[in-house]
Amino acid sequence: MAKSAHRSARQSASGLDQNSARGNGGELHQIVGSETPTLTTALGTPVSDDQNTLRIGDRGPSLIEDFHFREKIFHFDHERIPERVVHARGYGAHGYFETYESLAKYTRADIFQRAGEKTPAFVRFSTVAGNKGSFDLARDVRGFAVKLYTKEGNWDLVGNNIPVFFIQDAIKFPDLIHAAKQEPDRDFPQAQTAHDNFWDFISLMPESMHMVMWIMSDRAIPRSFRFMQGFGVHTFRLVNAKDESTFVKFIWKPKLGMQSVVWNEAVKINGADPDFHRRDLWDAIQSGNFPEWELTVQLFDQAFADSFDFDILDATKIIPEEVIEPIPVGRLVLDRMPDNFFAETEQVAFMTQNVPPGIDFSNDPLLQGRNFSYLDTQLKRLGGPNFTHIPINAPKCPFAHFQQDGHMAMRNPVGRANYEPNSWGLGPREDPQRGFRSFADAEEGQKVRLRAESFADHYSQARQFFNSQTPPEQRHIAMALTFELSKVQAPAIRERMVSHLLNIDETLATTVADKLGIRNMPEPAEAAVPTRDDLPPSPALSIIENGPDSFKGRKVGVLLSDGTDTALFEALRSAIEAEGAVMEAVAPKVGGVEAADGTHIEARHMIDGGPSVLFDAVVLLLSEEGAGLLLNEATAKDFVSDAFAHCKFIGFTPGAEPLMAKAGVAPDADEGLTRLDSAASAKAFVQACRKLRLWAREAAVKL
Ligand code: HDE
Repeated sequence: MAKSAHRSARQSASGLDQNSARGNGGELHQIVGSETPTLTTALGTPVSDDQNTLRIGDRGPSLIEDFHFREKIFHFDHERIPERVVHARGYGAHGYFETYESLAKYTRADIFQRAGEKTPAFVRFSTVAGNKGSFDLARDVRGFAVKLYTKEGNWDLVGNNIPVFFIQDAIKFPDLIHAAKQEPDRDFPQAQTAHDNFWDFISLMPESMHMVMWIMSDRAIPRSFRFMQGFGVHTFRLVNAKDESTFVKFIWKPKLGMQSVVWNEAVKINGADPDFHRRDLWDAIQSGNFPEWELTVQLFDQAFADSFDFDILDATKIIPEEVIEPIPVGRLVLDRMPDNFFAETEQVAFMTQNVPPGIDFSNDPLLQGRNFSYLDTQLKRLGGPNFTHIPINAPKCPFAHFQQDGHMAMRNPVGRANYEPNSWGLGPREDPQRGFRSFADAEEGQKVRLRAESFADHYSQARQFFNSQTPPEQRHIAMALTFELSKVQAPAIRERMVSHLLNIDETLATTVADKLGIRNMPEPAEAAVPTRDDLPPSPALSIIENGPDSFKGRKVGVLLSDGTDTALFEALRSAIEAEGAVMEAVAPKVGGVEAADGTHIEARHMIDGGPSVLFDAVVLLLSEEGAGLLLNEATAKDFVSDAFAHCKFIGFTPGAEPLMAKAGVAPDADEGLTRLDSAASAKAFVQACRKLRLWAREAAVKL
């Protein structure tokens, strides 16, 4: 009896075979075949029974002698490591960086010496405040950390999708993060800044106002990792073979253009698919649509630094692209998902101090502090000093040193010499020519704890950012501030924030104050230096003004019913695919629908699981009868009304009109609605989608 139970359990438990387990969703194989490897313990002892613990009789006590059981449970008990204290939730991918032209004039970094050179890369995107299991569409900064395995050591460009930071000095980082994350007594709210502690700290920290404009903008709710920019934030140095230095700021620009969602949509995406950004990256890479970014550099010298309006060491400031044009120097392509999330994405250790010869730091006090923090945090997180032995962190170039021993040492150094110099003629020696040399900047001064006067202007660039946004984007900033501050219970904190906004833009301040119901407008916050209003708007700062004018890489959700028109469905599919976009069918049942001509069309989602917030545009490809059956379905009505409210382009068949009426959407409400009756109309619809959103509708739907 016990024996046969054991056998059937073995068969079903084996589940996926090795190939399908590796192949990310290949065919299912239920049978244990002759190729199936034998299960062993960690030390290679073959296991005879993985279904039952060793016990006395079939109903007796378990035996401590069962080393297989003990080893299995022990290892399981230790599976977790501490999550990152910030940027805990992240998602990574492998790829490569390709250098366009030699930059030898500016840097001796090996990665920039040869045109066409390809350097392996690993990138991890992340949110900052939420825990590892939080949702993807939090309003938050996104980490954009790039590890480049160059021939002269790993270069980690640990950036964000926002080019400025909240604070000017690293010593404030623990305070900032404590204030942003869950409040310590109650351990909520999760993954959101909409709470008293965050805005209390921020409103006491005027230097954060420029960053506040960015995080309240649509940049903080990106549609996809694939559609966001990345920034090194700090000023770094490039150093050439003659030891001459050029200042540099690094900017990654997505080839597919920028795109964000709207807040109402973000909230719903978090419910519908908390892994929205992960799934998006996974789907794109698995289907061969490899996302790409161009690395651009803003280069400048000391003379520019001395004459620029702001201090180039101040990480709360940008250098507008209109002032120094970013020059493309290479492209980053992500073309492979990790084999294993934990081994690679979780164990990857980014460190700002990982720079190869030819790239160097500036005195930015934030960067200097980071250079301490990242090594320290990896020690805690990964448990010992040998985390560079983990494959994802190990360099891919030759390396040789005398570091030894420690927890989990993975290499077997051979020979007698473990020091240098030695008389055995063994082991590596330093190389003054090839080796990393810090730029020999002349420094002198008193030992002080002082913030430079040149860091004192906290509002001018915040104002410039706001003035550079299109009207819909400005409206979103006002709405985001209103939403966040409405969650703040202490009126004094709300008012303090409004007093800062008065220094940025009076209309913004009064709009927010009005929407919060603040009756007596506070005085503007005291500014250390007068706020400038002569900084010209920088169009490069707007997402909408820098849209892709293509629908490539985007996704259309097509709502189907029985009786749908197969020819139109196919016409739509080819128009969407010709654009480089993706179509997914949504239907009342996931099994699919029977089209008018009897064809069976498979669905990817059931309506409840495929709301329109998951798509960039939608089509209602319904027969009249099919639409009739959906009239009282809340999810079907939401599908339509949400798509409309989120300013999406909507294609529809005449049969869909009763459902649209129920959802409060008039078929001729605006030019974002396209009636579909032919292949030509399907094409026209896809062309209209290139604008991504019909922002003109926003005034009517009041997002
Ligand atoms: Fe980080 N940051 N940070 N940060 N940061 C970490 O390192 C820190 C800052 C950024 O995907 C931690 O490995 C300090 C700016 C990214 O693994 C930690 C300061 C920027 C990631 C740390 C900053 C970043 C981190 C936590 C103030 C944009 C995720 C886990 C001086 C340029 C990397 C870890 C990944 C992670 C410290 C500010 C980007 C604690 C002290 C500015 C993308 O070391």
